[in-house]
Amino acid sequence: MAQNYFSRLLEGLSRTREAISGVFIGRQVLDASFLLDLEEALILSDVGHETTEVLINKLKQRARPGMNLKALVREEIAGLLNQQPWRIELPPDALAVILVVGVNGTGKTTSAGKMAHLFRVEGRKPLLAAADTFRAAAGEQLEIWAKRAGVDCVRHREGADPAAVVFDAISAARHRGADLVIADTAGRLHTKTNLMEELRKIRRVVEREVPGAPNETLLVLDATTGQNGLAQAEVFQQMLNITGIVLTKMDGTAKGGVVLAIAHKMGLPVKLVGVGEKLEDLLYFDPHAFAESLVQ
Ligand SMILES: Nc1nc2c(ncn2[C@@H]2O[C@H](COP(=O)(O)OP(=O)(O)O)[C@@H](O)[C@H]2O)c(=O)[nH]1
Ligand SMILES: [Mg+2]
Repeated sequence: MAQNYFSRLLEGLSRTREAISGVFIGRQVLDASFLLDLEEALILSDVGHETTEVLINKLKQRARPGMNLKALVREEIAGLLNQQPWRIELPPDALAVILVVGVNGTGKTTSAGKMAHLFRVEGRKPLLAAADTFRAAAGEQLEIWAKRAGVDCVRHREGADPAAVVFDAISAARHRGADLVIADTAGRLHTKTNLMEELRKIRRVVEREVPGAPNETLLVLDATTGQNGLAQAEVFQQMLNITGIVLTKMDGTAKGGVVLAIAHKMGLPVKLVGVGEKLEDLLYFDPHAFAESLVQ
């Protein structure tokens, strides 16, 4: 794991880490008092009661004299997170499509822009699709990100059909030799059309136009809302076959433990984490690096 990646993850998770790592200070034995303190810290960082209980029970079972406490806790945290496919795997030589969905203000547009940068640095040729046509400002905001990331952006007028935007973005990608369409979508709508219906329509267009796509349907959740994000995840997961989570605003919260609840309770892998407002502030998720960052 690159040092730069790890130090940025460490920094991004600093508030959650402070909440959890404090428990280990001066502790060598996994006794009842340690477990009680750890339990409290996990709950406070929004790991959630159920998932906390599972973790604590596993630790109790595995406790042996002379064990390295930090290593044990890291292992169990990574073990919980490892059970889902947390890697984003896109076909290397074909057009891929990523749909970015979620409620308003969670960080969809920002994350779509950062993703364009992340994948471009890796050698792909992304194109952004402004399928949030609810407000003109949303398209403008995405265009600004596209400029920053050095990628093209396809945008229609305010109120246009988002599925048509995505259709056009796919043809534009084919014409311009782009190999990844990242579609930003709305968190609410002008019309009475159900948001989920709208998103499913976009999905159908993608399925029809690009074999095997969408390759990822990523739900953006705001980490600062902690456990509330789980309710949002449930709604989107039921309607849309979510393949992973982008957890944003990890830099401003001690509630980063919600990653564990999302993975364990929802069976959804976190795939990317937002750790700031700049172009480079989106990092791949890695269970081992995450566990190590939390327990220092
Ligand atoms: N600190 C921080 N702010 C973020 C992050 N991601 C998004 N934001 C901010 O969250 C706000 C809402 O983001 P936006 O992308 O417009 O959300 P959308 O409504 O879901 O498209 C903006 O002010 C972003 O700068 C992050 O990872 N860290
Ligand atoms: Mg937006």
